[in-house]
Amino acid sequence: MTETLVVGGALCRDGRLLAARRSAPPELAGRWELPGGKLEPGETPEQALVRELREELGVEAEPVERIPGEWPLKPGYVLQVWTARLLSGEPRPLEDHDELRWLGPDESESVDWLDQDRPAVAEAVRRLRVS
Ligand code: 9L3
Ligand code: MG
Repeated sequence: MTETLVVGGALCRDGRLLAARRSAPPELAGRWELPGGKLEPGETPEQALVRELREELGVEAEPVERIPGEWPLKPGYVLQVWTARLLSGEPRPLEDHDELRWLGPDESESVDWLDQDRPAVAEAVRRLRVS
């Protein structure tokens, strides 16, 4: 069985990381994540991330660097994460989220992240601190 890749974006601006609260499905609603989603056929991970951030947040963004690692999700799905920067637009919760927050390094533990996102969030925050 080949695994379906889910890509997440650690969008950073002015030393803060964007967190998005899921509104669906019911078992994930209320938990916070790095926005993103599944690859569509023929897409590279970077193309999928650009599309997902456009659809979910209404912004144009650019993947910067892959955060090393790969995190299993539900059976058959695996998460990879890229840091990303905004090129244009102000993020809005257009699809699958009901709230967005820009978190500074010391606020990153203030939301209830999905378990699978936590290692990548920790690494993104570490990079914010040194940048
Ligand atoms: N997921 C986990 N962490 C993330 C993302 C973007 C997604 N940062 C999980 C939630 C869903 C699955 O991956 O179970 C597919 O995500 P989506 O297409 O519903 O966003
Ligand atoms: Mg999504």
